[in-house]
Amino acid sequence: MTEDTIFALSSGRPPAAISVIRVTGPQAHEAGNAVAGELPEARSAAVRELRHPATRELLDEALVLRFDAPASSTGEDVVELHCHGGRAVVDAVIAALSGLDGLRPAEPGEFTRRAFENARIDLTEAEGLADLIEAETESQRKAALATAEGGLRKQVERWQEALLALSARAERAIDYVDDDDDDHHDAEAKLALNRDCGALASELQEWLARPRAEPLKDGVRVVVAGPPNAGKSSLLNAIAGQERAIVTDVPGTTRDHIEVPLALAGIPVLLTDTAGLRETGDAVEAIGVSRAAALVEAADVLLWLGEPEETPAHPRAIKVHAKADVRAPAPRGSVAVSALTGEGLKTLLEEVATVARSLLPSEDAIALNRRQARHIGEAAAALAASAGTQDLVIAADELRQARSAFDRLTGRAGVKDVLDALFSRFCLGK
Ligand SMILES: Nc1nc2c(ncn2[C@@H]2O[C@H](COP(=O)(O)OP(=O)(O)OP(=O)(O)O)[C@@H](O)[C@H]2O)c(=O)[nH]1
Ligand SMILES: [Mg+2]
Repeated sequence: MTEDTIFALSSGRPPAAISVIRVTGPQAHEAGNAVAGELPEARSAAVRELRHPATRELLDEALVLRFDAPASSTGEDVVELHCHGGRAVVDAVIAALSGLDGLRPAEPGEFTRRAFENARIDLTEAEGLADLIEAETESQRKAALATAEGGLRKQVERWQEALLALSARAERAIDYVDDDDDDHHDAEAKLALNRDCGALASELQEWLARPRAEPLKDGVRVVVAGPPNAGKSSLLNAIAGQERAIVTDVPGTTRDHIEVPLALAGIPVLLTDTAGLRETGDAVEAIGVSRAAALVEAADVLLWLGEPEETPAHPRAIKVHAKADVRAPAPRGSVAVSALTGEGLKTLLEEVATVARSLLPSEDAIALNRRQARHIGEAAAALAASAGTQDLVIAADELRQARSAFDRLTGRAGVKDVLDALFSRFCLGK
C-alpha cells in the first residue's frame, strides 16, 4: 500500500505571527527539497528561502524542520515549514505544495490517523489527544494529557501481558489433561488458573468503579425535577443567576428542557431544568414529561422538588424543600430553599458540589471514557467467566474473548466506525 503524501496548515487560522505547514508521507522530503532547497539534518531546524518549485519565485523565508521515519509524530518522513503567518504567504506555500506530483491536502485528523496506523500511538492515546485539543479547563487538560501520554496504553499493555500468560496456562493445561491422568495436578492447575483469572477480573472491575471521563468533559449532569409548579425553573434561574427558564404560576410552563453550563466551586456542571412530571392530555407537554423522566434516569445528581416519599430511585438524589419562604418547615433530610429570598441556596450548592466532586476523577488519574469502559467491562466479564468454569476449553475461549476486547480497546481490531468518528473530531492539520 503506497500512502499519499499529505500536507496541511497545522497552526491556527491566519493572520498570525507564524504559521506551521506540515508535510508527511513518503515524498515529504522530496517536497521539502522542492520548495526549500536542501533540508537540515533530521530533528534540527534551519532557515531557508521558500520558492515556488516551477517559477522559482521567492514565497517567504521560513524555519524548516526535518524528521525521518519512523522517528516522527506520524511515523513517516515529515517536513515542517514555519513561515510568516500572513494569509497570502500561507496560500502561496500551500499552492506551491499542491502543484507537486503525488501531494494532496490532508483531511481533518489525518496526521493523527497516520500516527495511529503506524502504531506511534494507540486508540486510547488518540482519544486523549482529541480531548486535549478540546480541553477548556485545567482539570480537563490534566486528565486528557495523562491519557494522551499513554497512561492507559501502558496499563492495558500490562493487562494484555497478564492475559496472554493466563491463556498460555489454559492451553497448557488442556494439553496436560490430554496426555496425563494425574487428576490431582490437573485439579490444582485449574484452581490456580481460576483464581488468577478472578484476580485480574477484580482488578478490571476496580478500574470500572472509578470516576469516569464524561462528567469532567461534559460537566456533571445535575437535573432539577419534580411535579409541575414546584419551583424548578425558579431554582434553576436562581442558581444560574439569570432568567434562563420561563417562570409562571401556570403548572406545565416548562416543556422542553433547559441546560445551563456552570462551574460550581470549580466543578463543571450541566444544570438541567425539566418539565413537571404529571399525567397530561397535552401532546407537547407529554413529550416534555417523557423527556424529563429520561433525564432523571441519566442524571448524575438529581435535585428532587417533589414530595420526599415520591423521590425517584436514584443513587444521588438530593431532596429539596422549595419555596421555603411560604411553606411549612422542611421535613428532615430535605434542604430548605427559597428561589425568591435565596435562603438555603448556598447550602444546597455546597451539597451538590460535594456529590459532584465525588464523580470526578482525581487530578492526574486516568479516567476511562464510555467506549474504553465498555471494552474493559467485556474483558472483565470474560475473565470472570473463565474464573468460574471447570471446563478448560471454555476457560481458554473466554480468555480469547478477553484478549479481543483489549484489541478493540486499543484499536487493533474491529473499530473502523470508532476510528472514523474519532478522527473526524480533529481539526484540519492535526
Ligand atoms: N414564594 C415563592 N414562590 C416561588 C418560589 N419559587 C417559585 N415560586 C413561584 O412558583 C410558581 C411556579 O414556579 P416555576 O419555577 O415556574 O415552577 P416549575 O416547577 O418550573 O413549574 P413547571 O415548569 O410548570 O413544571 C411561580 O409563580 C413562581 O413565582 C419561591 O422560592 N418562593
Ligand atoms: Mg418550569
